[in-house]
Amino acid sequence: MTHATIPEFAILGHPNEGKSTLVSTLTEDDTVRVSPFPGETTVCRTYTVTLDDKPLIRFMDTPGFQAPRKTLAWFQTYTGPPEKIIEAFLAEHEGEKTFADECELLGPVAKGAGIIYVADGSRPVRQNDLAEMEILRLTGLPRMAVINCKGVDEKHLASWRTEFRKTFNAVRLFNAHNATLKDRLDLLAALITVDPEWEPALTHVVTALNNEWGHRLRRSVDAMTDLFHFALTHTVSSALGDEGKKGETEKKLASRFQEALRKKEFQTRETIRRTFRHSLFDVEMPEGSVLQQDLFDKRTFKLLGLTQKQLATAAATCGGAAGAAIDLATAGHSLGLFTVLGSIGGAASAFLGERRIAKAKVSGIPIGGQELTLGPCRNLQVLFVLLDRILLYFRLITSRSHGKRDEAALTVEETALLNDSVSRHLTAPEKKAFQDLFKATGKQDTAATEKALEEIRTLIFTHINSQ
Ligand SMILES: Nc1nc2c(ncn2[C@@H]2O[C@H](COP(=O)(O)OP(=O)(O)OP(=O)(O)O)[C@@H](O)[C@H]2O)c(=O)[nH]1
Ligand SMILES: [Mg+2]
Repeated sequence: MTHATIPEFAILGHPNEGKSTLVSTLTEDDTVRVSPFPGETTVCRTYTVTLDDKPLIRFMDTPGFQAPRKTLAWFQTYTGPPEKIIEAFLAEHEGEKTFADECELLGPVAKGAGIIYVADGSRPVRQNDLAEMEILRLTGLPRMAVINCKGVDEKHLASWRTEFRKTFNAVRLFNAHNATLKDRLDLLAALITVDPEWEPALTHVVTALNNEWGHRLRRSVDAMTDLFHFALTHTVSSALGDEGKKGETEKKLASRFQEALRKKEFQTRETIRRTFRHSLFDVEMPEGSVLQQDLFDKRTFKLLGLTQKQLATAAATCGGAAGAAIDLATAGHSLGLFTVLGSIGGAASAFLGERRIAKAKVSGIPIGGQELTLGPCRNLQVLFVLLDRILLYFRLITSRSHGKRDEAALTVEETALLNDSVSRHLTAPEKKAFQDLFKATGKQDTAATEKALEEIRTLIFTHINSQ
């Protein structure tokens, strides 16, 4: 590593051990090519972590060793100055087919990059691995070994550790598929122990990434609260030409309202996805996922939000809107909240609340006729369903490392997360913040609305920050 510049590390190892996966996870770059077939990476590529357009740290993805034993044989017979060993190897073998991959992968190391060696700890240690470790020892450069277990078998871990301790300055277990931010920061911090000279630069990187994570959480919380506010304040209007067509117009307005809320929810997800630098995520979302499910699907409302009992209690304190919410809580259960949606006139009433639709405003008299306005939404459960869905999406995004590209794992994660509905576990004061928002928006009380939003921001931040 050139100490005057930013830290640089080359990720080395045997083919198919997860080098590119590790690079992708560490740099949060899902354009890094990962493949189940060995030999995917054939040339070195540098990936830079940037913050505010400034480079912070670089990782070089490299092809795997192809001829480790022949390379080791050369290294063992080398008699020149020890610090020139890589240069000498490259000078002698550049352009030779047998050593093409070794020349390519040692290139960044020759230029001063620190070494991170990756091996799959769920398989046994082989002779080729020992040869690769010995080559790296003979370079005399500071190096860390990362055990990235692709499988669940742990019986080989002890022998990997033993071998690594002989030839590496530090050994870390790191799962490139499941690594959290904390795991990533711990790995970077551990690199300091490999070479204390890296300390100032790496400490700066760890601090900067930590701060950046806080910014991301805040950006996400703002987007979420904006969604809740929208859900409770948005209205849709349409000119009502003919009184007789009121039912039809209401139905159209209800569907326009739903569309607007779906769009807003989608935009909120996009903000979160971009904030956490995921570009491939949605492509892989599995069929049948509650996140793929329409927001207004019956199943969504069954899986998420408060229980019927909790909803009845929560709605009871919500003043004028309580009746509507309780009607929905009890009747909604037997009739099916969204069966009603299908029927003319019932559409708006089921979703927006009976009371509100009874008063569906005939407001103003614009040129050309009356105007019918629908909304805002007075269904408390919508708020909790939105909360659960967006937090579920948030957890999926933030618990998913960039190097992981397979769908099966995502489904499993999501099922596990779904057993843990957030709104059903809110404490009474936490629930109250949402009820306050509901009441304040109902009264169009701006100050009370802002106060409730601020409380919600704080509680969501605390929640996601402790995950
Ligand atoms: N289950 C699991 N699979 C992993 C993990 N890391 C990598 N893989 C899988 O292992 C395969 C190889 O991963 P790559 O990152 O492409 O491996 P590589 O070392 O860059 O391979 P080459 O470029 O061929 O040298 C891919 O199918 C990855 O999804 C892990 O931590 N867990
Ligand atoms: Mg690769």
